[in-house]
Amino acid sequence: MDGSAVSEVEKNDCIYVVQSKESNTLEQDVKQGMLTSPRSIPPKYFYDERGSLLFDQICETDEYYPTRTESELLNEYALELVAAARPEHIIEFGSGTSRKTHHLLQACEQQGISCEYFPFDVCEEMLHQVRDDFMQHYQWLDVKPLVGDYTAGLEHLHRPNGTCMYVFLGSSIGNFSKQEAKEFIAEVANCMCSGDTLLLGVDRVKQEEVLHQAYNDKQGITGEFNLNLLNVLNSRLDANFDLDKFKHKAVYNPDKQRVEMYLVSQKGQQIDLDTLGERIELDDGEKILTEVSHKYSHKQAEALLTDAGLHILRHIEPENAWFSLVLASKR
Ligand code: AVJ
Repeated sequence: MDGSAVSEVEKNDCIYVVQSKESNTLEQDVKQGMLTSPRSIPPKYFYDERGSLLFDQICETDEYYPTRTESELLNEYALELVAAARPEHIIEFGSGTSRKTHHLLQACEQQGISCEYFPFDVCEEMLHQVRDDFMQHYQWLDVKPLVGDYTAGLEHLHRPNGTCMYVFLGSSIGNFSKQEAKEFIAEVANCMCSGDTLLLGVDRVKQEEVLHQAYNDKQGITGEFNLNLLNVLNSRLDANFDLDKFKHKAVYNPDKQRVEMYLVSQKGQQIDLDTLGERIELDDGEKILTEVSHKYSHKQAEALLTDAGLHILRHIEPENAWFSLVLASKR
């Protein structure tokens, strides 16, 4: 593929990041993962409007510690992180509502560091809102939304002139397999110039009970989030999943150091996918794997970055060591 020809497209003050890797459509993912057993579907399809709202609600539950913990770490250490990174540009993968980024921008403000912010997300509407909010809130700040899928290759990612701080928060890295995670960090490292930094949020291996509760909250919001995937398939593929005939299940798999989320069929049943002209036949108790969320040790979290040739500048964790924020630089 020729990188120089269409490296970016600009419209509505947004930069559209052209994908440089093949990525599956929903139809392809369903054909590959759902028509035969063991069944699975990638977690990116959770996030329709209701799914995004439910995820926000998960983040507010008592049991789901990652968001709160990471936010507290950022609140406490943002000045130190920004002082070490001295960014002229902050580029954030999967920025979503950008709620946690305020800590970094406030720290920039306090240190008189003026920078540009490039939130990178698939959801353009969200990006417009973030841009308007942030430019109003920080008069000195220029926001340049990057519209695209960060898992579809970074070859065409906009490269501003000056020191860049790449940011990947929330332990979204956990959705990748451990091998894919290494490959993704290597891709990011490949975008970086000498002196650039990467700030990575990583969820840690911990007592099984804590993990179990985080993915099985009492209010059942994680269950609703998981089941909502079937609504997404119903509306996008004209399917007839009956949500009452599935149950949410999340378990920690210690061998693979990951939480696995499933939808379990509560009876033998058939589902028609009219758009695809296909039918799924599920056994009683059959599971569909909907998400994996990998956990890392202190050492593994650093290895993610050092294996890509990056140099650890700071590794911040709370007293209970439930979460890591790691800042690494390119030499
Ligand atoms: C957004 C992928 C970091 O794995 O913890 C939360 C998603 N799924 N509860 C995670 C999620 C169920 C979350 N990530």
